[in-house]
Parts: sequence; C-alpha cells; structure tokens
Amino acid sequence: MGLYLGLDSSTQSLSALVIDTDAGQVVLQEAVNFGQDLPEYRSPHGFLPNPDAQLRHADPLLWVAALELLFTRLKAGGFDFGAVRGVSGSGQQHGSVYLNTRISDAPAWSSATPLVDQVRPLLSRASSPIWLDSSTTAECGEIAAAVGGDSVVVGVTGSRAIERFTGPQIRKFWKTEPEAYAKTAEVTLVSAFIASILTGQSAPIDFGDGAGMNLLDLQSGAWSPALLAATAPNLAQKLLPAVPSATRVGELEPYFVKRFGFAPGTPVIAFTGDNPSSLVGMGATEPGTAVISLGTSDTVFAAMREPRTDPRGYGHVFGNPAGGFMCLIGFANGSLAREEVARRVGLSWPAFEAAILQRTKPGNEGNSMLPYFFPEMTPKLLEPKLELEGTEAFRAFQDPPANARAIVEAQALSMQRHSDWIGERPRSVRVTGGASKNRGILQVLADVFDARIETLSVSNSAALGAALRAAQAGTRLSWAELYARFVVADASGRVESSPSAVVAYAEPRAKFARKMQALGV
Ligand code: XUL
Repeated sequence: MGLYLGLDSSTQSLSALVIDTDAGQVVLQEAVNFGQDLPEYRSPHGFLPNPDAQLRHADPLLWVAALELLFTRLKAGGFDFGAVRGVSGSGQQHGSVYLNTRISDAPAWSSATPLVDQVRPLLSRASSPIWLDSSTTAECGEIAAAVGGDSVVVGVTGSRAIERFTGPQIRKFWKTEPEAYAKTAEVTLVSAFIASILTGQSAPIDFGDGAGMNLLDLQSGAWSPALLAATAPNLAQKLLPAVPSATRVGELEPYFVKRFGFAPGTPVIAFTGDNPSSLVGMGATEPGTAVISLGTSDTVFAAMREPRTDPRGYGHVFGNPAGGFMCLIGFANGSLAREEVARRVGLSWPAFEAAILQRTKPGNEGNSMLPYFFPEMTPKLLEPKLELEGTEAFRAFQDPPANARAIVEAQALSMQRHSDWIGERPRSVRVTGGASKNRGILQVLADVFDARIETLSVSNSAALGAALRAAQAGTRLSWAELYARFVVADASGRVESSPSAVVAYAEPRAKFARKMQALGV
C-alpha cells in the first residue's frame, strides 16, 4: 500500500490527511483544534489574546503539542503509521519561530519526555508573530527605504514590505529585543519548524513559503543580500538556504518511530505555506486554472509561468510547489461585506442567491458599487469606501436584488482587475470556501472571468496538497495522474459563462477601472 500523510498547521488547528495512492482514495482525515483540544495554551483562536488588535502572537509550543496529540489520537484510533511511505505538510504563512540552538545541534528527541519539554529550552523567543499581526508598519517603511523603495522590494521579493510578512517581523524583534535576537541561532517559519521537529534536523524553508518573508530573491531563489541587510544584522547566519518544495529534507526522527510506529527512514518532504499547498490540493499548479477562495476574506491564487509582479503593489508572488511561481491576492471585504449587504437589505442567504440568479441581469442595469465596507488590502484602503451609483432605491439599500448583485459583481470585477498583472487568462476557476455553494456568485464569477467555474469535493486543500506532494516525491505518479485520482470536480458545482453576459460586463469593467483610477489605486 502506498499511504502518504499530509499535515496542515493552520491558525486554529492542525489537520492530518492520508491518501492511498493505490486505491486512489483519501483514507483518513483528523484534526486537533488548538482552542478546544489544548485549552492549557490559552489560545481559543490559535493565538495569544492581546488587547492590542495589531499584536498577534502564538505560542510555538502549541504547534508541537498539537503534533503530539494528533499522532497520539491517530494511534489510539488504530491507524497504522508503519504503512506511511512519506510525509509532507504546510503551515500558516509568514509566522516565525526563533531558536537559540539549531535543531540539528540539539540533542536527539528522547522518547521518555514529551516533545514540548524538549523544544521549550531551544526557543530564543517565547512567542511567534503570526500572519494576523499588523504591528510592523514602521519596520516596513524602514526596510523599503533602505533598499530604494517599495518598487525595489516588489521587484526582488514579489511583494512590497507587508506588516505580516516575516522580514518586517524579524526587524521588529531585533529592534525591541536585541539581546534575544543576538542569541537566536535560527529563524524559521511555522512550516519548516514542524518539518524540523519531525526530522530532528533544521529543515530548510522552501521557495513556496520563503517568498512570503520579504527576503527571498525570486529570480535566484537565494536570500537577497540587500533585503537581509535592510532587515536585521547577521540575518544570513540565522537562515538556511531556501530549497525547492520537492526537496527531501530528512527522515522521521526515531522518536516518531518508537512512539507512534512509523517505519524507520520514512522520508519527509519540505513543508510549504498553506496557500502554495492549496494550489496543489486544488489541482491548480498549471497556469490556466485559477483558484478563488471565498471566506471571511476572499483570495485569488493561480500558477504563473513567469515571476511577474503586481505593478500596483497589492498582489504577492510565492513559489509554486510544482515549480515556477504563483500569485496570491487577498481581499479583506469578502464574506463580511456580502453578509453586510444581506443584513442591510434583509435577504436570507437563499434569497440572496435567487436575487442574483432570477431577479437581476448581468450588469445590474447600471447599478454598481465600490464594495469596501471595511478597510481593504487590495486595493489598499485604510478607511472603508462605500459608493453606490444607480437608482435612488438602490443607493438607499432599498432594492434588495440589485444590491445583492452589485456587491457580488463589484467583488468579481475587483478580483479580475487585481489579478490582471499575472498575464494569464484563466480558462477555469476553481472556487472553494463557504460561499462557493451560492450559484449566483458562481454565475457572476463565470461571466466576469469568462471561464468555467468548478467546485471540488475536497474541503481541506492544504492538507490534501501536502499529502499529494509527499506522494509525488515518493511514487512515479505525475501531477496529472495524482490530480485525476484525488482532485475531483463536483459535477453539480460546474457553471459555464454565458456569451451574452460576458459582453454585458464590458461596460461595468471599464467603469470599475475608472473608479479605481479616480481613487488612485
Ligand atoms: C497569506 C496569508 C494567509 C495565511 C493563512 O499571505 O497571510 O493566507 O497563510 O494561514
């Protein structure tokens, strides 16, 4: 049997997903919820509560405890770890872990002591800033200024200096705790940290997640000397060289063999970021298929042939785990904005769907909106920016069908405009996340993008992507063969574009572009 284990350490949980490549089936899914299952870490949402909304840190030992608990549960449930032929994983992006000793230089894990107690003395910083932290605006400015401006940071690393990205967070650590920074032998990411725990070796950061640090030179795949120097002193010595995502970074430490019954020598493939891993789990590693995730915030991501960068500076470029690059563009006004419209006009979610499909037409008879109920990251708006143009009733939120269609059209037009720089027109768009059940939204996306919309049966695409990456490294199966077995389109979730609707969006698209230009974004 060919079993491959994928792990995903997200903000709120650690999931495991096991695939059987012979049977072509997902054979196991299990998760540990940080808040519920590990209450002693006092992190109900996966991070340490802090009254300052900009400060979001997590206890890195929580991730280690979750790993131990997850494996303990799987073993208690009768799972045969000995049948696993390879392991890979993913982690929430950008979050960083600071070690006073490289894991490679630490003693081998002792099976007599819980892992957390062995890892605790290795930390040079008790908490890890995570992607929800936005406290580094000053450091972003300093880094950009030191290298010649944001356009230089974008050109080298694929993103402008961003608060949640690791480089600005490292700089803040150096500025606020210089002694602890000086004692730090290694800075790593959540993804590579977990791979290091599993292998008992310092696992290198991969190109997928490494590109989310504002430190990696996309062209060379090496840490940029200019960005390292602009970030913090001696940083080069604290980072291992970044590696392609398919790199075998080691084998499971004997601890895992003894405690859980893994086969000795089980290979571990580099861990990556959750978004690059989802690109694999959604079967979208070839250009031409984009992914839209509709959640609290919305995300568009897609493979790219070339390492192009967003000239407007909102999008990000990460490594594609299958080789090459991917873009990721995040929109803060996702479900929260859709729900706000539904609330204002008193539409239930099914009525919201029916309003789009049955009671309004593509283009919305000229009723349009700028959909920023909350501050936005793409385009960058520090204040909400809500503007309605159209009939009086529409402008007063008294035309529920038109108001429902308007938010969805505006969001789709924004996603299209702000992903136009990747230079690939997607033929198909795979939509995931809670709102992907809404056929009205799917139809608008199909018509605005002039693409076939597909939904997939898998829900945990990051963990599936991790299992597929482990399988790809461990078998002779190609990506296409793996996708044919494991990335199954949900036949009922397929939506085609309508030629007349595609034409109807020419004018709204131009109008949306004019509005963006008027805002200077
Ligand atoms: C991406 C990002 C988030 C995290 C979530 O830039 O910050 O998607 O990866 O886990």
